[in-house]
Amino acid sequence: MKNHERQNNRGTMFITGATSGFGEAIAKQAAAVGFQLVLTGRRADRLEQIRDHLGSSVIKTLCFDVRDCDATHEAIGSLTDIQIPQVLVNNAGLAVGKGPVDEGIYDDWNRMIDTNVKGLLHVTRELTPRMKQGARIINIGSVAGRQPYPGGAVYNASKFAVDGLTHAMRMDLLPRGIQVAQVAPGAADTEFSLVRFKGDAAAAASVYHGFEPLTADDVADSVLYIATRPPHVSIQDLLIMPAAQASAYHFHKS
Ligand code: NDP
Ligand code: 8X3
Repeated sequence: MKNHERQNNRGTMFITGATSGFGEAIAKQAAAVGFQLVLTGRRADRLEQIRDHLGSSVIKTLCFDVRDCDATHEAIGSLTDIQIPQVLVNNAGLAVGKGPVDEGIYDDWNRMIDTNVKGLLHVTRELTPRMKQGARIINIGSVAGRQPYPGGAVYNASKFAVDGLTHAMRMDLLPRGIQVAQVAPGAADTEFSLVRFKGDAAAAASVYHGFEPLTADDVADSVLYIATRPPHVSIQDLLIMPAAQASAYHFHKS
């Protein structure tokens, strides 16, 4: 991010999945422009590393699994009023496995739906009653939530759900003056593919062969753009793709 001036008091940004990839990059860019941060994820060691790196910008870390509604309730219930966000970034999510639906693995399906859909709902349900007029929610969707692709059925369905929820949340929260946006990225080189392919580094790397994928910073830049618009401006939807990607399944590879 180059053009945003640092301000001393941008309020609090609450980021789910801040331990790697987009969430970590969003945290770093948000700290650089003056947000105070509440950072969440399951890996406590990563949260501590990021807190050490960002110093006093991090006002709270919360280590919990968004799939667990009781743990989410307890973690968010521990926040003081100042820690309730001006900007909530619903970013935590994952794909697990890739293959046809008639060979699907129930545990993979449950992990995706429980994290990407129910996890987003748990966090939103716990935070929104305490969020104030002028706050923003930014949901991380995906091009996979715009167009399905072979082998992606349940991940696709979970991200189509994020798209639908974004629209519905925007209408529900309109009377309270809370804006709801979606950032939907195409292929980005994070830990996403390593998680999807269950630690198979060669399979993960092959996803990005022959073209230049987005970086986590590219996506964070879009999130920060939305988060720093003037109060009367609501960016509702932002689809961001690598130059070599035309749709969920059209790539130009060398
Ligand atoms: P990463 O794997 O690098 O990051 C995923 C983050 O989600 C981690 O911080 C992880 O933290 C957190 N997370 C996963 N499951 C849970 C859970 N059950 N509870 C709490 N936190 C959880 O991937 P990305 O940064 O790429 O992914 C971020 C989001 O972007 C996801 O929603 C993904 O679907 C989406 N996306 C990714 C694209 C890509 O190509 N990379 C493109 C489009 C969208 P921890 O393991 O510590 O819990
Ligand atoms: C992640 C992008 O195309 O691998 O949401 O599904 S893709």
